[in-house]
Amino acid sequence: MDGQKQMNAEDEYTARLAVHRDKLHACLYSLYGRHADFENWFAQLLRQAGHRHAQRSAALRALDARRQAAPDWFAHERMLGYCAYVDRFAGDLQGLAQRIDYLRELGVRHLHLLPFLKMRAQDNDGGFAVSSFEAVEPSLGSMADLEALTAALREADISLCADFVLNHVADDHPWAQAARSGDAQHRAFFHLFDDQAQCAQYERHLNQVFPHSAPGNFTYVTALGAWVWTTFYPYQWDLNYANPQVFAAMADALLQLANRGIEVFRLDSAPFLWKRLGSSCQNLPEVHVLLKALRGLIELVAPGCLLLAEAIVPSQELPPYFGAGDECHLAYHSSLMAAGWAALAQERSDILREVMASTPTLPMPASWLCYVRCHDDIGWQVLANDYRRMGSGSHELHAVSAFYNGRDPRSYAQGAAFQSDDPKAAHGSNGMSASLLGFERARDAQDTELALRRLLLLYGLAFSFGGLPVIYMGDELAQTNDSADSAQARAAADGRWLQRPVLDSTRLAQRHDAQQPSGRSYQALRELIQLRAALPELAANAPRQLLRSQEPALLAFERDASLRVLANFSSRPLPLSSLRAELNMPASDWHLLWRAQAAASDEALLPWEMLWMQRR
Ligand code: OTU
Repeated sequence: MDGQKQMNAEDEYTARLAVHRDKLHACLYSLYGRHADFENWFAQLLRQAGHRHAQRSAALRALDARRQAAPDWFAHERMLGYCAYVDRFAGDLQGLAQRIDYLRELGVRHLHLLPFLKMRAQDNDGGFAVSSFEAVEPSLGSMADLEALTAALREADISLCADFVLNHVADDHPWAQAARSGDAQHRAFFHLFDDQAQCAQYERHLNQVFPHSAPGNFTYVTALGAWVWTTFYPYQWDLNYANPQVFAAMADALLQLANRGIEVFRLDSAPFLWKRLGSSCQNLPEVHVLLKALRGLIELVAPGCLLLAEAIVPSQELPPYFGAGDECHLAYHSSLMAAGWAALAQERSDILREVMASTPTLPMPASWLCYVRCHDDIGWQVLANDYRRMGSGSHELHAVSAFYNGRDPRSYAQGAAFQSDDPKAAHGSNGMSASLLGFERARDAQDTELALRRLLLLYGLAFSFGGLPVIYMGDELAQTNDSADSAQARAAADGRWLQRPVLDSTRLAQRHDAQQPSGRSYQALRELIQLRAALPELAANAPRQLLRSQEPALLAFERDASLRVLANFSSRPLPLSSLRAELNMPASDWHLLWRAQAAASDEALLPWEMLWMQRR
């Protein structure tokens, strides 16, 4: 549309429909075509989408146009994410607006706020039990606050990312309430079974996500007179996407939120959307048809928005979530995240090399979401195949898990095991990065220095791998585990609360004080963020190549033939001159751009140190 006057809204919609209608029809026909009234349903879906498009504000339509003119905007080296709970970071949505300057100072361009829509009263899985897609959680603010916030963030060049919890709703969502009161139309929104034997048949092939705090995948609800599918907590009722009404209702919820100014949708628990007896009911092909249809509707109504797949599966299983560039724009690289921690625990980089070597190439424009910690546990199981390919067994996973979960006396980590349904499996790990990296247990300045190097090692990897790196709130200040009594009580039921503290205002105030661990961490990370933002070699779609080395603790890779990352995952110093020789990096060709330990001697790559080198 360059150079031309912006089309009027109606023409714009008609033009987009001409491009996307047939594909959308084909997708949805493959799922719902057997319904007699499919064509009417589809026509109604398009009318509804047209209506949402007509409601989209001029400001958001202008944003759509800008994004369409630069479709790889989110792969840029300047892109940096931050992830936080609204209440823990800023009290409420209005308080959040007051934190924008802080986010700008850090260099943030993408803000993932954990669930803030109206949530179930009482237990709600940190807001992942949504009671309404059309209202904000009252203790956090109102829809007007949300719109004011998205406008302010847009002004500051920060995209708001929100969870779109599409696998389930809370048991007090109006759909669940209607089902409970016997409404047949809404009963059909859920997977209900009269007979427990039917559940047992499915159960044979299913995993359990919360085997201790929420065992099993089905819950008997007296008011329903039936068993309801509940993959997660018993109060989170899985939606039945075999019902076209569910798809239409959820698609409309998504488009309405897009019109509030949300730019990125984190598609929570995406693998679980479709069920088939005899399967694990994860990652089924129909899931991708559903996601492609959602993408099609986004292209029609809000093409500036992005879809982020939250599928915590090995990276080799993620390409289907990107489709041929017609599904999600982003996906979590949880293999990379877990492998970084595993390499640290083992003081060997082979698992990381394996994960990097087997990371699939993505259709453009698309990008990995690179992270170090998040609000969930670190699941080690995602690495099982990688270790298997390396010829080693599950003992490796166990060793890593023990290292972080307080069962290895040599460990500096202060973490805790997450629940697992298999007592013999390697349990996931909970804990804030700083606690897992040794800040909490540090006895002296030297220990803290080493912990800081480890923090820079893992974040340095996330910043240089090639993706959208996301900082988990508090990590930039080396904030440790939540030790409040209330947190302890919550963590007893669900250990993930260990890594969900309230932002420490003392640390925040000390962030420019180089005498404090928080200040040292903040300054070092910020320096690295600023450096990265000026290096096009680190854009998500610039080529990446692993470098071979005989040194088991070394990870070395190159970006765009001109930037090299060298990282020492061990507690031993590595002689730099021999590494330079091995990697063919004479000082005449490669100069030091950044190293974690300023003013260190250039004879050694220090324990846990990372270097960035650039070709002269
Ligand atoms: C997601 O997580 C969220 O990130 C969790 O916070 C929620 O509890 C959950 O969905 C339910 O809404 O299944 O697809 O091991 O990694 O629950 C990934 C724990 C998920 C999480 C897992 C997860």
